[in-house]
Amino acid sequence: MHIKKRPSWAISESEVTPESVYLNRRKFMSGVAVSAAAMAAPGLVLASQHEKLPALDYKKAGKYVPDEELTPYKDVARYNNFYEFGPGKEDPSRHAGQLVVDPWSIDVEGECARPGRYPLEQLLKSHSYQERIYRLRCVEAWSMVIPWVGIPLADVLKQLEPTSRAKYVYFETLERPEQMPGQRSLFSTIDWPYREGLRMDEAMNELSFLAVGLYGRALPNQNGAPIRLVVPWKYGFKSIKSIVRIRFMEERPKTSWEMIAPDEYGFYANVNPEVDHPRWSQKRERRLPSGIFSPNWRETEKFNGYGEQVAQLYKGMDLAKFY
Ligand SMILES: Nc1nc2c(c(=O)[nH]1)N[C@H]1C(S)=C(S)[C@@H](COP(=O)(O)O)O[C@H]1N2
Ligand SMILES: [Mo]
Repeated sequence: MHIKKRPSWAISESEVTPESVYLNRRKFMSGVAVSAAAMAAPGLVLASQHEKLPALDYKKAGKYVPDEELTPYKDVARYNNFYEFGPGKEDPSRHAGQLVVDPWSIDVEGECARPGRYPLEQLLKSHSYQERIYRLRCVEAWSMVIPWVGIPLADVLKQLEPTSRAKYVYFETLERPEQMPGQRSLFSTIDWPYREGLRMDEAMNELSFLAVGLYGRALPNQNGAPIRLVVPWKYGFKSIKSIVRIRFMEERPKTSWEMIAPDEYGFYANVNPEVDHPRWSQKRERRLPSGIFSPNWRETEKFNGYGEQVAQLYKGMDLAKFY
């Protein structure tokens, strides 16, 4: 594992422009005059990308709908963390198009009655899709409101029949350096593949969700196609993208950001304005779209506003210790 003192994702956008983005912008703007159309291009490119993605059939969100504006598609699909495609916020939308997401299969392992390699269609076929409009709160103190399409994680896990020894469930992202330039980088902080996990009762909670789409269509690759986790009461890094492995475990698994900096990123990673990150406050967040002149700050809520559904999972636990 490569260790850097300061994980690159911890540096806020306002502090630095990732060098690659900066250099690309320079190249883009040099020579020719930059027309208004060219400046608008990323938004147009994303809109046409969205139209080309397969439309999904789903039941409209009826529950957990926050009384807040949705983050526009062009921000959801352009401002991303997906280190497999690079550390910059726009690296994923620029590079993830090359990822081949069909066919896709998921290996199911460990403490369950139905292990095996499942083609994605087979894993999903007995479930109907629903919409869930959730807040996503990144540990870097920005947030979005996203209309996901998918199925409750519990429904998929139950069908795999975990045994009584399964206390945790562990997930891995695809490792395919030929199509994931961030995995070829010598400067990566992450020991691939990207790993995440939940306690079994967290995984079975009604809010835990497997998303296959957003804004009514299949997931854009940069958002974790073809299937990713969404755990809305935890910091965004728990919501692992492009999942290829599910393992039921008796012991708590090692997870990527905890492996990199255990004093900064815990296994639980519940959104909590009362427990600051060692290097910055978690009391507030920038709701995207956010600019220098309208940062759109708002107060961060405990459990990201989902305490009613999840607070009982942590009864009697010191959340400053189990961060
Ligand atoms: N495999 C993988 N999953 C990942 C990440 C990543 O770098 N690799 N980044 C995480 C982080 S830090 C966040 S905030 C969310 C961002 O999801 P979004 O880009 O769809 O908004 O994805 C999470 N899932
Ligand atoms: Mo994040």
